[in-house]
Amino acid sequence: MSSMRALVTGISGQDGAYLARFLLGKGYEVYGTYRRLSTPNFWRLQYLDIFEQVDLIPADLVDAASIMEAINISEPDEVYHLAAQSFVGASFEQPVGAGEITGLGVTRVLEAVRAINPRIRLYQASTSELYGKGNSDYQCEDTPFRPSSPYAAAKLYGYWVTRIYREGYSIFACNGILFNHESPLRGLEFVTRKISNGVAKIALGLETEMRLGNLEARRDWGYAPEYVESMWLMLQQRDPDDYVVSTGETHSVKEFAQRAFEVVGLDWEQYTKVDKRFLRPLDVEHLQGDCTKAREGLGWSPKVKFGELVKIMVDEDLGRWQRWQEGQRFPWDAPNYPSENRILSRTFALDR
Ligand code: NAP
Ligand code: G4F
Repeated sequence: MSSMRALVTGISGQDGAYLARFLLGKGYEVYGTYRRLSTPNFWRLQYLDIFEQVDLIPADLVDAASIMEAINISEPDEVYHLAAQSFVGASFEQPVGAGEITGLGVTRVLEAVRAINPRIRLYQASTSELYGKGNSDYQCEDTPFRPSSPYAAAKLYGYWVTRIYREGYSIFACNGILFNHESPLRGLEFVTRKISNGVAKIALGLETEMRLGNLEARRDWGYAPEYVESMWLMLQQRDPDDYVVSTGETHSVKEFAQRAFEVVGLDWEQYTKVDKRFLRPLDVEHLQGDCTKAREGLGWSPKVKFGELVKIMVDEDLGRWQRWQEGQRFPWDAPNYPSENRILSRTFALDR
């Protein structure tokens, strides 16, 4: 029997890399789209030691022809549409780009599926950001959406267009409404990895302080390697549907920082400063998911919870910086990333 074929858009991202590893483990032939940047960005695939096992196809979400080409070349049974401009903060700086890439990009992928092979099963990376500001205590599939950023508005469009292609063209298309999921492969702009990397550097004397924005925001943080499994499970069901994927716990950014400093035996308050440059024009204050449907329908449940997640991330960043100081060289993002304090953006400065 020939093996299943999957196309992962955004294979160079956190979820793309973990999903590729998961699908390879299941015996899939894995193809991934990536952007032709002036400097290639494959460190996650190299870090997981799977770079040689996936086939790469250049494609950009603003270019419909390149997406058609990716589907034509890979002839997939399943498409996992993960590519997006995924940093909420950046969507305030580049709101039109958010709509083009994160919103309309979904339609370009769906159109390519419809035109080339409507039997392809498609996963759309929807998000808990759809619920937005001022929502209910727990959020499930029926909770109303109130997007609070250009990113979330674009994702809301992606959510609905996915349902429209499912109902209108009978395409097996699912929305995974995934709550925040983190890992040592998380991008450095996101608060969890910013903290784990910052704490590691402070513990080793490479930095003296950490600057953060809204410490009161609460998130339902899970572990990314577990979350990618739920994507695959959605596409193995008899019928397409939408599912919330979450841990059911919520913690503040402050708690995350506190716990991360505890891992290295330091007091978070001595090193953490609030910097209004990292406050957003609008922020989501509370996310906490109810994943009963995924638990019962997919048999999926989270195992790694908050305390363990923080420790995994801090330990990994600490180990990386220690190895780096000893002269070891390996694929990794942090040494090349400038301090965020060097980035100028009016969006975040409130002195306007
Ligand atoms: P990520 O690490 O930021 O990865 C995003 C991927 O999209 C990267 O491979 C990136 O390529 C690619 N990309 C960006 N713009 C593109 C464009 N114009 N054309 C083609 N590719 C483009 O994000 P992630 O955390 O893995 O998240 C995966 C998906 O799940 C995203 O859609 C995100 O919005 C969604 N999501 C994430 C979470 C979470 O907590 N992680 C929760 C809910 C939903 P480069 O490497 O070239 O930048
Ligand atoms: O880590 P964040 O940037 O993630 P955010 O905005 O929740 O978005 C992530 O999760 C979504 C799922 O809910 C995904 F759809 C999305 O693609 C992305 O993966 O920020 C988390 C919270 C925010 O309230 C932010 O204001 O942390 C707060 N925060 C406080 N200080 C900070 C900082 N966020 C960042 N990035 N940097 C700070 O210094």
